[in-house]
Amino acid sequence: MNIQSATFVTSLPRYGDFPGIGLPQIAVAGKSNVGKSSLINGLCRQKNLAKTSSTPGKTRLINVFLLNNAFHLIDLPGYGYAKVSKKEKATWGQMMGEYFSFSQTLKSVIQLVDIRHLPSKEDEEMVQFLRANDIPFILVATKADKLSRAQRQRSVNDIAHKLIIQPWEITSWSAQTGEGKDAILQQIGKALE
Ligand SMILES: Nc1nc2c(ncn2[C@@H]2O[C@H](COP(=O)(O)OP(=O)(O)O)[C@@H](O)[C@H]2O)c(=O)[nH]1
Ligand SMILES: [Mg+2]
Repeated sequence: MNIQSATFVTSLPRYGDFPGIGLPQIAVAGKSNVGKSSLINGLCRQKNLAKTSSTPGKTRLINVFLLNNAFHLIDLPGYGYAKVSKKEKATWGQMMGEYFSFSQTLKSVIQLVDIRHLPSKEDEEMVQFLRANDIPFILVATKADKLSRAQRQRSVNDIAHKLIIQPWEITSWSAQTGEGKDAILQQIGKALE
């Protein structure tokens, strides 16, 4: 599939407040700083559609984008940032819980992990949650440009093993080079069929 148009719709502290429920949705999940906003910008070919930040833990809201006037792309708040208080963690859990229980048109979650690191306990929990709830997911390993080709393959194998999926189910992606973009768009298209 191709992205012809992409616009920002809204930022929500609570998903239950979203009035645009109805269109199919694709959500983007992953820890803070893994590259969620950069992926959205890359797929939409816009520099600042989703705000990126080198300071982890910035996106505390659910950001909604409208793509091709046909589906919503949902930038979920990141997890796993060490300096977050217990209260903030609880708020994150509430937001996510509410999102997944209300989002009846969710077609797939693009789950991001950093290609340089083994998935964290929270990454594993996210994947387990998606599996347990029969939510289809697209596994993307971000920041592929930071590793050599040989290192990438090794890393992808290790990540796959940890998440109990097959290495070929992981798409390597780089926001810098655009590598992996077509493969991700193809999977989004399939999820929306
Ligand atoms: N080298 C490289 N840096 C990336 C990539 N994706 C994101 N980043 C950087 O990682 C930081 C966090 O990215 P962001 O998209 O804001 O992450 P988010 O918190 O998951 O939304 C920013 O400094 C980005 O420029 C990538 O594919 N390659
Ligand atoms: Mg972000």
